[in-house]
Amino acid sequence: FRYRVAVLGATGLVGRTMIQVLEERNFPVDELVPLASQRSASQIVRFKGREFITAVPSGDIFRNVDIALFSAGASASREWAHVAAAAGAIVIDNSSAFRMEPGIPLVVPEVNPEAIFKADGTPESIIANPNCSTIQMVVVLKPLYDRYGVKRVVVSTYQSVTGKGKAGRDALESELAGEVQEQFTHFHQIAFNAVPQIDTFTENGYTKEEMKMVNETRKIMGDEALAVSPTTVRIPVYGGHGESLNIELENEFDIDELRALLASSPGIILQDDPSARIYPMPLTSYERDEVFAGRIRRDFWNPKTLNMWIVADNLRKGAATNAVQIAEVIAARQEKA
Ligand code: 11C
Repeated sequence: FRYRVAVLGATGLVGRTMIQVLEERNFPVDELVPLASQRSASQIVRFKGREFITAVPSGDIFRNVDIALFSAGASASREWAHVAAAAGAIVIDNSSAFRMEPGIPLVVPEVNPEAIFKADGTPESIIANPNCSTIQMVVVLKPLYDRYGVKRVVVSTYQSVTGKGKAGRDALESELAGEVQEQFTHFHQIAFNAVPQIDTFTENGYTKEEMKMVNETRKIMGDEALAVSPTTVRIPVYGGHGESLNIELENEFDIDELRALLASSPGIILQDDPSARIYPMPLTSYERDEVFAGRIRRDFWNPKTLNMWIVADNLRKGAATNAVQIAEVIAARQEKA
């Protein structure tokens, strides 16, 4: 099988990364259809040594598409996802538009790949890709959940400026160059700073980013009782989001066994040798597809609780790679059928 693959938002940071990941992972692309808003139409994107010109989406275009990866924001997804699905494409949507909608699966392939498929074994027509900070957390929670049970996670994030796309990266660069800003992309100056606000605040005092970690985690893990207590913070780095996790398990654990379990679980690379200063960092996770875990230690005060530090490239596992992996699961199932 080969697939005609559309990428909506093809000129954005995530869209470009999707195209790069499709190429690197050698996804069986028959034809690439890069799409963008009017503002970014007629731009060049490169795939496998060839140049493609972005077009604006239309119902007709999606008639010739098998898989459509969307990363052009929630309003573009609301406008085009159902059009593309009605035209016969399988939409893998990286926006927040449909994540919490009942009946639309929210998928991290290491955690709940089966949710992609209907009872008859065919893929759902719209599949949502979770928020970056949620994805990397559930990849490490899953093996712990299955082996020991997980009751509660207290998470503090250290998020890369690229979570806000090119605008987020450019804001840091121009602030570092001393350019005066009219308006701050990260609410405040981000250079030499840390801003404990990602997205806007909801009525309960938590930000939308924090509520995504609470609600998406429960949906992906299929456990409404799984308690997540988040604080999300923007810091002036590229390369990946870091997360400090304090994880309360249901059962007792042996720390070496837990390390070995994480090291052998899909999508995780253990970097945990503090005496050699080995632990995950945004710089070393940059352009990697896995979630890196380290600084694993038992909580002082509760023997069934552990602390851990994780990092993943938010544009890759946090967005583009996860979406391409969903497409890979679909392709693998069709190959088998
Ligand atoms: C950030 N997590 O770092 C956000 C970006 O719901 O897909 C991704 C927002 C989303 O700013």
